[in-house]
Amino acid sequence: MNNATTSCPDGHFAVGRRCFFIPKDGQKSWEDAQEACSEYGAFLAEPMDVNLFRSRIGEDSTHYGFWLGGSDRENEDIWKWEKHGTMIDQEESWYPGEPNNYGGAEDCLFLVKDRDPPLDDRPCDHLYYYICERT
Ligand SMILES: [Ca+2]
Ligand SMILES: [Ca+2]
Repeated sequence: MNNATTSCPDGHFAVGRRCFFIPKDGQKSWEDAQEACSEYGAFLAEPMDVNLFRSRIGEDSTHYGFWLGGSDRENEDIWKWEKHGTMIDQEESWYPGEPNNYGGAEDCLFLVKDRDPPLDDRPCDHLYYYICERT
């Protein structure tokens, strides 16, 4: 394959060779979002280049932000992707001052679409829209 970009099924957007989609079934907690993606034969998005990923969501959605598939639930301040393990090279993707573990209760990875850089930690039981990634 010579193209840097994969072609994705309808309703998906591509980042590099990976395909992502935004389910239209409302807002969910982080764990419920993981489960919903899995029911779609996918997983909660784990983009390698979060800043590029943010730019691709673009006009596809007017939502404020989305759950992504990372958390520090196991060890505070150790951020891991649920599927791909330790989050590496994401230091440039956090919004200034984040992750702040606000109130001692923010362990799940959230992307604020209109912030650059976009990552924030949020309480896992809050309800937000989410983005799934095709396996
Ligand atoms: Ca935390
Ligand atoms: Ca935070």
